[in-house]
Amino acid sequence: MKDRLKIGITCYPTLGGSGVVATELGKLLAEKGHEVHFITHSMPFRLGRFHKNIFFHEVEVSDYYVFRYPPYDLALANKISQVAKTEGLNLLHVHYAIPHAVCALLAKQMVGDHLKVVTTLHGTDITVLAADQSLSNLIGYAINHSDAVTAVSQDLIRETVTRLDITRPIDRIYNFFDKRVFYPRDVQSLRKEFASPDEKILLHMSNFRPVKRVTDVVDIFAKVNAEIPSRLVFVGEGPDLIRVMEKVKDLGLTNRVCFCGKQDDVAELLSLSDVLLLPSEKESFGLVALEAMACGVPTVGSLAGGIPELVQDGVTGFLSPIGDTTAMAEQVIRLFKDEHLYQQMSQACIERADHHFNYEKIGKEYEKIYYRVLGRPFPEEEDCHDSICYT
Ligand code: GMT
Repeated sequence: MKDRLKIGITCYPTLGGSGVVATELGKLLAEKGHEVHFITHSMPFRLGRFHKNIFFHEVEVSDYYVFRYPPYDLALANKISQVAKTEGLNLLHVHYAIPHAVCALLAKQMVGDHLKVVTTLHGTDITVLAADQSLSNLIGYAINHSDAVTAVSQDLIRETVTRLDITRPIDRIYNFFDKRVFYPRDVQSLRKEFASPDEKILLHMSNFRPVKRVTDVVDIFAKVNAEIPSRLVFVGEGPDLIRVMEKVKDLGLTNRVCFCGKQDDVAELLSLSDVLLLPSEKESFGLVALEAMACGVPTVGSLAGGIPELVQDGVTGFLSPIGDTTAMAEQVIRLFKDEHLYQQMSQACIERADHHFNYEKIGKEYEKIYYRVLGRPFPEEEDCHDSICYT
C-alpha cells in the first residue's frame, strides 16, 4: 500500500468493548497494509491468527520490594518509548485517557515530537473517573495534549466537554463491526440446544458491572415469559453475576435461564437470539447492540448515553427510560407478537449496521485522523493488494 504507517496500539487487552474495538481496528489496519504494534500487558484476547503486519510487545511490570504498588503506568510509558524508537513508529493510538494517553504523552516526550498521539475515549474515563478529583486534572491534560482525540459517540463528547475543561475539538468516531464475522448465521441446530421451536430467546451480554443494571434484565424477562414462553441467555460475567443468579432463583426461573459465562465466539450466540436486552444506566455506545444489529437482532434497552445514536427507537429496536422494565417488557412482547414488525425491524438492523457502522467506513475515519495528525495526505485511491475488499 502507498504510505503505509507504523502504528502502536495500547488498550486494556482483556476487558470489554474498548479492547475489542482496539484489537479489531489493529487487525483490520494490518490487513490494509499498515504495520501494527500492540503494546499491552497481555495478548489482546481477540487478536487471533498470526498476521505478518501485527506485532505484540508485552509490558512487564517489576514488583520491586520498595514499591507499594507495581508501577504499571511507568513500565508502559517506558515500553512504548522503546518500541517507538526501535520500530520507528509514526503514531500511537491509545484507548482510554487514563492511564494510556498519559503514558503515551510521556513516551512522546522521551522519543520526540514527531511521534503523534491519538486518544480514543470509550466512556468510563469520562463518565466515572472524570468526577474523581484525584484524577480529573490529569484526564483533562491527557485530552488537551493528545494530537487528536476521538470519542465513540456524540453523547460522550457532550459529557467530556461538560465535565472537564476541554480546549480542543474531539472527533466522533462510532464503533464498528466486521461483517465477515457478524452477520445472520444459520444456527438452527445450535438454537435447539437453548429453546424449543415455540419459545423465544432473549439475550444479554456484558461484564455484569452495576451500570449494566443486569437485574433489570431478569425483571424484563420474567414479564415477557409470563406472556410468551421464552428463554434467557446470559453471556459474560462480572461483579453482579451472583446477585443476578440469586434473583433468577428467587423468581423460580432457573430452568429457563442459561448462564454461558465468558465466550469468545459471540456471533453465533447473537444470531440465535430473538432480541438483545441492554437496559444500562450508562453506555457510551453499546458495541454489543451493534454486533447484534449486524446479526439482524433488534435491541430493547434504555435511553442512556450513546445508545439512541445507535438504536433508532421503533426502527431497529425500542428504547425506554432507564429502569422502566415494564415498558421494555411490553416492547419485547409487542415485537414477539407481531411477526411482520419483527421481520421489518430485523432487516432494518442489518441495513443500518452495514450502512453506518461497517469497518470500511469507520476504519477510514480513523485512518484519516492518523494522516491528518502526521500532516500527510490521505491516500484515497488504494490498490486492493493487501487490503480488505468486501464484495
Ligand atoms: O461496557 C463496559 O463496561 C466496557 C467498556 C470498556 O471499557 O470496554 O465499554 C465501553 O466502551 C465500549 C467500546 O467503545 C462501548 O461500546 C461501551 O458502551 C462502553 N461502556 C460504557 O460506557 C459503560
